[in-house]
Amino acid sequence: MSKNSVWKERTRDPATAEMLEKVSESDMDVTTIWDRYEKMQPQCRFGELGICCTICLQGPCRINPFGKEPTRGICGATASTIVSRNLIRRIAGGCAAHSDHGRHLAHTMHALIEGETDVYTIKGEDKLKAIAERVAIDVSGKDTMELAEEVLGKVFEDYSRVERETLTWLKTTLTTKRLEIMDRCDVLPYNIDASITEIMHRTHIGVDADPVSLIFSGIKCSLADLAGEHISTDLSDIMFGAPSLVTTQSNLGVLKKESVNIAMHGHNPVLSEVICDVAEEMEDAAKEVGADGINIVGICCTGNELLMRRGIPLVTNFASQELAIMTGVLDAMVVDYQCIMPSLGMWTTCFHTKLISTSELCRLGGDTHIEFNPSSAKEDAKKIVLLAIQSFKDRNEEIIYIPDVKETACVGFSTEQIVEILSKVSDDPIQYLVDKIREGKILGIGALVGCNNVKVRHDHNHLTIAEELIKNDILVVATGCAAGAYVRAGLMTSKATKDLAGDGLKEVLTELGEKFGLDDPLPPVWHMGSCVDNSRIHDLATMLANKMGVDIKDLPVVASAPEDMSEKAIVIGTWMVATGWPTHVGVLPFIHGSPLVTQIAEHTARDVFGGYFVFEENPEKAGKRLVNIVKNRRWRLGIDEDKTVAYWTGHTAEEIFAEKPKVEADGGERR
Ligand code: MSK
Repeated sequence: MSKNSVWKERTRDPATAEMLEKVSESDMDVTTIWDRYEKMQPQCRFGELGICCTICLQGPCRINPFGKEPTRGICGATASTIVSRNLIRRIAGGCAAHSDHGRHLAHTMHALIEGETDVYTIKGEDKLKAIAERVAIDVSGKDTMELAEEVLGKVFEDYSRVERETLTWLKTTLTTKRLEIMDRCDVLPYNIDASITEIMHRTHIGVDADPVSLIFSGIKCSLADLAGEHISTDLSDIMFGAPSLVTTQSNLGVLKKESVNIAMHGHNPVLSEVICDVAEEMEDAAKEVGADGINIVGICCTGNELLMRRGIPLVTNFASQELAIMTGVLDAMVVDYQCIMPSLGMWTTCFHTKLISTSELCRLGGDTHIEFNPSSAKEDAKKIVLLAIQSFKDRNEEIIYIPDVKETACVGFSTEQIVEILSKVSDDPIQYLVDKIREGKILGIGALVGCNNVKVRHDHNHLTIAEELIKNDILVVATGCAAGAYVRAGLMTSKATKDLAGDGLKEVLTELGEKFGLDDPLPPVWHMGSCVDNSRIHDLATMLANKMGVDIKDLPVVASAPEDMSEKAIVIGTWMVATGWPTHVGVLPFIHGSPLVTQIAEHTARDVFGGYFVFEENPEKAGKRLVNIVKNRRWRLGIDEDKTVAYWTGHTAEEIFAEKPKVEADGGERR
């Protein structure tokens, strides 16, 4: 394999580059996401700017971005109205995906409580009790099922409430100061589904034309999304247990030539958890067809769920999903929903892989559909594993190719696990983290989240920004396909801490690792889960803010979706801004056709919520900018002011702020 392969321009992942080169040499007429992207060039500039409207059938209407005619759509909509409508419809799409995921978990838990399935149990009893207490349920004298039923009642209330009361999953997870700001701005949703419906209504032809009012309803919907994500995380942890540290390996090299390989792809853990259990019971059936056993691997966020709870290896993230099939050893790709490329169906005609869809929401040409139901979960799982075993016999030995690339990763940083780790060094775990931030050993926290986007070199933005942050003593927490990049690139290892972390961060991670009994530092990037588990990052920041007596907008934290792609990434970015995070995106959303909307995203949001968007396509520049934002926020908090001011101005803080009144370090904001 050539060392300077052109394929490395497409990806920073060596396994993906090797596989792309192999595929390019094959006689089969296969294309990947990268080929299709090239064929799509040039892409529509009106679309990129967000100024094309197809909402009514009088269109498509396109606004001239240079101020010439046409300046309005046929109905009279301006560029800002069109951009805002398009944007918040995407927000609604993201919210629908996350919150429907939460609803499916709720239905599964309902089946468990009603005794309609004996496959699931409550593995996270402590978590159930903690959630019950958080949502103000009296837990005394109640058994597990009673508590589960009451918690579930509160969940369904958030999807169906009629009274204009704030969602329970916001009221109980936001800081008091944040709730006040949200209330003032009238963006607190009362019903998750109603928030989505409201956006579809507002954006219909002839309803809301005011860009500001449209954007605020998008913010309201993004907060409904945060609640939906939080519900998803909470119910998953109740049924399957909160993740704890586990070490495993990841990347294409985890596929095994001698085993029946099954990839679990999508987002919802309800079926994949059962498949893992069933596969253990079906090892003998696999041996009967000549395999040495069953090897389950994960892709995207179903993969992240299994990785975090069971140490199941992650084989690829979003952009490289097709390549798993092209190894020729993937016997079944089992998909639930979200981020499943439609192209997968095409490859079932070229490769032996069985593509098994399991949700009526997500059917693909070329799939074999086995509808998953909680009441028949075990039987469904058995059918699926059996299909994979049969498919093993159909392999074409001549095309098999598995890149010998895999990395070790230590994962499983749920908030519960983080608190437990910190409790080994302090009776007041979060205070320990606060102290390390105040001392400057840890400058701050960087949340790196979101997808791959073929417009940028695969995984490159993720890795470049993470490396810059950890070099500057910023602890990175990650979810989704960003986490998938770090898992596969070796950034979730003790070695990464030793090789890449700044001295302060290294010192803290070494102390924590040793006290937790690992004999080695913790990794510098903490895997906190799937897309919906951004709720865990929100909880961690909220705990820090509450401990410091400030709001998230005051914390030295930054967020980034370095390779943002999906509507879910857009909605996550929106609630992160609304909850006070400076939030970078590495691929521009389709809003720059409206200077007003861009101004709101970059500046007005900052005045209102304290969070704001940072648009920067160059990952090196983005990394540096995020470090500077953390330093600036440290100064505003009253820590590190000498260092920060000297950095920016060449003068000491004393020289410049001789007249400035002193504010307590854990007090208010200096602006
Ligand atoms: S899977 S939404 S590409 S993170 Fe959650 Fe990855 Fe983005 Fe899908």
